[in-house]
Amino acid sequence: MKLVKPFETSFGVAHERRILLVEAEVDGATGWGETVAGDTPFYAPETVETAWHVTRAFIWPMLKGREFQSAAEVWGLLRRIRGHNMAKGGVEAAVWDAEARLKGQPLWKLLGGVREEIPCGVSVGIKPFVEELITTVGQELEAGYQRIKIKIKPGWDVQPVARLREKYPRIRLMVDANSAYRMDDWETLKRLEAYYLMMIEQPLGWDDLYSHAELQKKLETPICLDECIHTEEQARAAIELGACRIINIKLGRVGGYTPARRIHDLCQERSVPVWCGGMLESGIGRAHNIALSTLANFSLPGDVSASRRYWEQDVIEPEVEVSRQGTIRAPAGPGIGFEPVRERIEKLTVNREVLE
Ligand code: OSB
Ligand code: MG
Repeated sequence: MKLVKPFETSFGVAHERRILLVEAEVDGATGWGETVAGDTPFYAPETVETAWHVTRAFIWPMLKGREFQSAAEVWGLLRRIRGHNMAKGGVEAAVWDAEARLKGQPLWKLLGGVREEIPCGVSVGIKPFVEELITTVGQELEAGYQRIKIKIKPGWDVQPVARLREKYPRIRLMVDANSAYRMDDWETLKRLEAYYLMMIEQPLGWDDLYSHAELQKKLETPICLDECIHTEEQARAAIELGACRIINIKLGRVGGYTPARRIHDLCQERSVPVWCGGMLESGIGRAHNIALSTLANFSLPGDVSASRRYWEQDVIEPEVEVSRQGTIRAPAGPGIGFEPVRERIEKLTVNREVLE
C-alpha cells in the first residue's frame, strides 16, 4: 500500500508499506490480524520475510488442529518460539478477532476494555524544512488531534522543537528519536527540556535499558520506551531500573494481546501510564490498536489516528475516522468492528499462502 505521503524517521523513509495480513479460521469463523514487521530490520529485528517464514514453519504447526478454549491461550502455545513477536502478534490478534466474532461481541469488550472513546495523537515525520513541519502540525491540530509527536534525529531536534513551541505554546508536544542518540548526546537532549515536552521517546539504543536509566537520572522530562520493551520482563526491568516513566505498547512488538495486557496491568500497578503506538498499519492493524487502547491504563493519547492520514483508500469499512475532539469511538460491531474489504485486499495482494 502506497502511503499518501512519505514518512521519515531517524532510521529511514517509508514511501509504501508491504503488509502481511493473517486470516485465521477458527471453528468456522474468520478473524483478521496484521503482522507489523517492516521491510527492513531497522526499527526491530523482524522483517516481512522473517515473519512469513516463522508463521508458516513454526507458528502454524503449533496451532494447526489444536484445541483451545480462548485466544488467551495462543501466546502460551507458542512459547517455545523465542522472539519473533510480530509474527506471533499477527496470528494471535487474528484468533482474538475470530473468537470475538464467534461470541458476537466487540473485541474491545472481550479484552476487558472500558473506554468508549480513545484519545488520539499523531506522529509527524522528519521534514526537509521547519516551515513544512509547522504547516503539517497546524493541519493536525486543526483536525482535532490532542497530542503532537515529532520524530527527531541529530541535526533535527532542538531547532524544530523550539520553533514549534514558539508557534504553539500550549499544545501537548513530545519527541521520538527511534534510538538515534548516544549517551554522549545527553546535553542536546537536556536542551529539549526548555520546551516542556510530555516525554522523550526512545532516545538511546534499541535494547539498552541501562543507558536509559542513566539518562533518566539526568532529565526531568519523562523518558518513554518503545523499542526496548519487547517483553513483560523488559517492561518490569525498565520500571524497576528507572529507565522510563511511560511505556508505549505496540501489539506486534510485544507479541499480541496476552503480553500487551500483562504489560498494561504491570504498568497500572506501578502507576506508569501507557499509550498505544502505531506502525503505519492498514485498517486491520489500526482496528486492533483501537481495541487495545480501550484498556483502562491507556490514559495518554497514542499514535492511533485516521485512515486518511496514511491511505488513499483503506482496506476496511468503514475507514477509521477521528472526531473533531480528536477521539476515535470504539466500534459496536463484533470482532475488530470494522469489515475487511476482500476485493480491495485481493487487488493489493502480491503473495499469498494458504496453510492447512
Ligand atoms: O517509533 O513509533 C514509532 C512508525 C514506524 C515505526 C516506528 C514508529 C512509527 C511511528 C508512526 O511513529 C506511528 C503511526 O502513525 O502509525
Ligand atoms: Mg516510537
